[in-house]
Amino acid sequence: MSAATASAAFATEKKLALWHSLIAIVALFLGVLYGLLQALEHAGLNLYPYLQPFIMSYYQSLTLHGVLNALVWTTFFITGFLTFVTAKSLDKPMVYPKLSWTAFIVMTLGLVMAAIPLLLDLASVLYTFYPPMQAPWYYYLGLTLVVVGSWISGWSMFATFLAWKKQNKGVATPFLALASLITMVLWQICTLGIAAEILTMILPWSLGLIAGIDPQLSRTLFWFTGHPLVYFWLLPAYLSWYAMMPKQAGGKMFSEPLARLAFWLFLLLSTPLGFHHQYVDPGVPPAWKFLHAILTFSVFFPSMLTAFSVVASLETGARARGGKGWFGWILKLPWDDPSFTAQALAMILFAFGGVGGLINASYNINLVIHNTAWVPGHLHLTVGTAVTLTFMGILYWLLPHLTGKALWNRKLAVAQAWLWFVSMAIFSRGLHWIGLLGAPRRTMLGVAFDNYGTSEWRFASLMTGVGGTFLYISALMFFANMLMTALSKQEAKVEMPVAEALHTEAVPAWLNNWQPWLIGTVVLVVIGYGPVIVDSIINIQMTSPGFTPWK
Ligand code: HAS
Ligand code: CU
Repeated sequence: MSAATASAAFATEKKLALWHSLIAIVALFLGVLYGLLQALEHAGLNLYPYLQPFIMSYYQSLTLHGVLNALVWTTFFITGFLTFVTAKSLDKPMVYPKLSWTAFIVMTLGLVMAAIPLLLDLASVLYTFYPPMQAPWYYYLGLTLVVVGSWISGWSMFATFLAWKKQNKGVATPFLALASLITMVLWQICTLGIAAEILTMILPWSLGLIAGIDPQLSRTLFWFTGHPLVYFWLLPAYLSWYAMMPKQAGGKMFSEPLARLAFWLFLLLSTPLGFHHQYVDPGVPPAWKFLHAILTFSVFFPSMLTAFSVVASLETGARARGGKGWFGWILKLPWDDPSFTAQALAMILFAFGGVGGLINASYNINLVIHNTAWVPGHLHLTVGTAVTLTFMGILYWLLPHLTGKALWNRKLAVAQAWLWFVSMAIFSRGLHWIGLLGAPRRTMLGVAFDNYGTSEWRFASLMTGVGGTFLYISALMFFANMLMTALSKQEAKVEMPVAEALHTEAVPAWLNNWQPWLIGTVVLVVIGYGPVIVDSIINIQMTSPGFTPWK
């Protein structure tokens, strides 16, 4: 296909990416408002009594925050972005564009269906919706539709890939397409857990067709999905760090085979890890908890590959721009480019989030931090920064690329990224600290001060409040830039950044062949989960009625 026809043909993918991004940004916009309320509460300023009947409780607010920011913002952005990247990277439009649009409509309908009970305070079950807390059936059906819609989007991408493969026999899949497809396959495999949980247990139970549920088995199925979910969020950011940012920095991909290996390893290792969220659950045998602990440490490895390789790629760029010295080159990175800056700062905080992850993963040390405020400290460095600040950085080039309009205010965008970075460092430092002091997560800390609070608690919690308030201001700066760019009349031609490889060696066949990796993935999942799930089914206790403790 000639370049001109290809770019005209990508009109559908551009529209898809734009619509997905729009919903994602609106979800983020609403979600961070609830986040602000929680941060203020942690600082001792409890606004919830004044917000009724719009927000009935801390738990409603926390659920809306988690669902909108962790689930909706990410899933919508990722689905649109990966569809677009796959088409561009294969230089082939979606072969079934109507399938992608159907997917989008299913996801959006699901979102509306889940939003209604959330806003009515009927589904304040937090974003993990652990039974026996119970929401109305249509809440779960809505969530299911969001997931099914994202599956359909994936099928449309796979169909396009297969059509491309037929026309390109023996050609290695371009890295960006491969990375997008691996992410989508990982998602399809890992969401089988949540699908089984909702379809076989939660839906019939919330519809009243069965009287009770087994909370332990539902948690296990939830975390079967819940852990790899974090790599579904992370890998689109990695794809940008590996293959887009080096171009923005004026450099090249340090090693393309290594980048491919990292993505295959994530596919292989992401799923059989969920028990690291259940170290204290009584129904899981210790041997399996230990196995998942070991596997969690092994998935640390592809992230270390990423850290070294991405930094090396950026260094090639900085040295090409005249950078010198062991660390002096860092100054020559394009810090005036908001897209680059946001992502580079996201990486730096992710290093801390990753180290925290190792602490969480350590079977015995996990007991110190489990269910404390440390955990939201960790998740804001990872999904709240590595992922969210990177997606913001991507949107700083993607929105101009999709709309043909110049980014409204580049300086504001650079300032926004720095403000997010500094505020998040303060915010999450506060949460980690107070968590170590024993403060529980998912709890109104302002109330706890009167009962257990020490001055140390108050100070750490105040950091969270102050950091969270500035994070909110940073988010507003981001939204203003998105909105004003969309409304702007100033045209600009911004291309998708795609970095070349530093060495153009042929891709080894084993890094381009799905079969061994898929077989390995299934085998590991069967070993990591099979016996425990079979045992839980044999000993199933469908006895617990539903509860609505937030009422
Ligand atoms: Fe996690 C809990 C373990 C990564 C998200 N995690 C959570 C929860 C969330 C979450 C949402 O083992 C809470 C769930 C809930 O509500 O209960 N996590 C890990 C480990 C990793 C990890 C070992 N988590 C993530 C990522 C997330 C995420 C990624 C979202 C996107 N996590 C846990 C455990 C728990 C947990 C337990 C349960 C805790 C409990 O008890 O409840 C690892 O994958 C991390 C590896 C990452 C690295 C960092 C690599 C650094 C890079 C950047 C380098 C660049 C630099 C600077 C240094 C090793 C790639 C660049 C320089 C320039 C000049 C630009
Ligand atoms: Cu996990």
